[in-house]
Amino acid sequence: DDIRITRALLSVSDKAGLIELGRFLAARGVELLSTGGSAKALAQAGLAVKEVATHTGFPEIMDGRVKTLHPKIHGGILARRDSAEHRAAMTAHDIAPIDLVVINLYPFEATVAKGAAYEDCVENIDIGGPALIRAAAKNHDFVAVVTDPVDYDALMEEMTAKGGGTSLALRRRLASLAYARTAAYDAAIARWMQAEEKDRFPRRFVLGGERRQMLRYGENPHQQAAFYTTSDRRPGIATARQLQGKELSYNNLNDTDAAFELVAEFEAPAVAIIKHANPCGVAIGKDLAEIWERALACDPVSAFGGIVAINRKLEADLAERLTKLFLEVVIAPEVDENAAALLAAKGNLRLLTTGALPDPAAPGLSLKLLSGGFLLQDRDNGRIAARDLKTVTKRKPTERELADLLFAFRVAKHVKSNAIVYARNGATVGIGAGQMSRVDSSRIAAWKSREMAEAAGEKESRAKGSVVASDAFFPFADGLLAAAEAGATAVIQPGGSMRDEDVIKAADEAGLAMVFTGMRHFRH
Ligand code: 93A
Repeated sequence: DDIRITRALLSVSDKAGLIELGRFLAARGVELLSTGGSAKALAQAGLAVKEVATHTGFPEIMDGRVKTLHPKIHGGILARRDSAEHRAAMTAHDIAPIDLVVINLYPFEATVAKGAAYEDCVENIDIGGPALIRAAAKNHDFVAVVTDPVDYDALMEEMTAKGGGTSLALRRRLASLAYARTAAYDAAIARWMQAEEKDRFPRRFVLGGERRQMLRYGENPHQQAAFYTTSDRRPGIATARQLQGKELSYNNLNDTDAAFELVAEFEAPAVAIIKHANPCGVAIGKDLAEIWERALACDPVSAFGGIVAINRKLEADLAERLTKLFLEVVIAPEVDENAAALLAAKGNLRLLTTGALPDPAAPGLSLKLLSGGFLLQDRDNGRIAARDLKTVTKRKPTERELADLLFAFRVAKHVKSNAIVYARNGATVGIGAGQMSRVDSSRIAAWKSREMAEAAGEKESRAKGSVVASDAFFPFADGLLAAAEAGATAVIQPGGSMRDEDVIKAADEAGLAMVFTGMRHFRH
């Protein structure tokens, strides 16, 4: 099964590692064929290299659009070495075998990412490269194909071990990588064209991803898992740099994403603590260390082992406080030196920086797998501001209530439905998440605010004088009355229930101020 390599075709846009590989091959007597720029680079390094144009007797034409699309190249790759007929065709047409194809494609994805002009993107659609890759991968019984500089080492190692040959096992693995590469490449082209056509839900949806990391396990230890990134460069978990700590787990990644997206909602400095993808404390204010204390106070029991996100540079005063608690992950746009030094004492804590915050209003897609299919939707980039609110009760919210209402509703957007969020003075004081009935979420949030106040030795429930947000309308007055009973003075909810009248009447009778947003934020 081992095939000795006698002739290689090298045609790469990313020239990383090219010279080293070229030297290695040349030292083993492999003839090097190459295209314009790659040939030039190899020749400059002093290597003997034959231009594809010389090999085929046909020049590169049309600005390089046609350079390797020639029967002498494709015949040399596709011929079955064990077929008398194929060998006869090679002899008849003077086709030399090519046993190794090293290609990486025109940087289409990078060209689009840097916002290049339409024509520039089109010119960066590689045609000859994918044709070579697919041909070599198809004939993996005889030909090795390498599509990424990270695989040069594996190739060289095996050639060294096998006296200049490669095994079928390696060739198969490289072939599967090769088809994944051309598929992802075409997916990127299709996604770009669909975006140009403003076709968000195209008849054929494709998505490419690169494995960023194998994970120790999935949501549970009996599930295997890996983390993939797409070409979407939204700042956050996929672009983050890990400065210290243990390897991130599947659940860490999921929770950290939820945490960072939540703090990105706020213009003011904000802290969010996440457990099981739901916030157990969120606060905004002026000073991060002080904000942290209020976020933590919401539910210090649940915060144990939590994920913390902030939307400002992490500095020493907050870092110092973070070291007091067992936390899994801290994520921030930046970390200053002193803060990093303080957290370094917590060796296991994973510290991530992203350099930037994601734009909560940016368009994007969210995808959810179902059995046998998937659901695709716009990401929930809806954001409610004061001007969107409609007061429906006799009493209008006060300035202070209004600020808390907007805060609570933004938090509720990031809580699994049914979501009920109590907030006071820019901090959550009770969160009810993921219940099947809204009134249960209301009760849980109210109960939490009482329990946590009691545990902290406070005389009054924290819901007293708070506001309450609901991610969807109250279908009945009961949930609302539970909130009033707990001490909430103002309510924010989408409105739109058949029984809105009853609910408004109940609010008026309880002396509540209530505003409708006209926008729902289910999250499941
Ligand atoms: O323009 S192409 O689609 N036409 C071709 O025939 C062709 N053959 C190889 N692009 C083609 N390539 C690509 O050229 C390779 O995939 C590689 O990315 C690039 C290397 O060009 P150079 O060696 O001139 O830098």
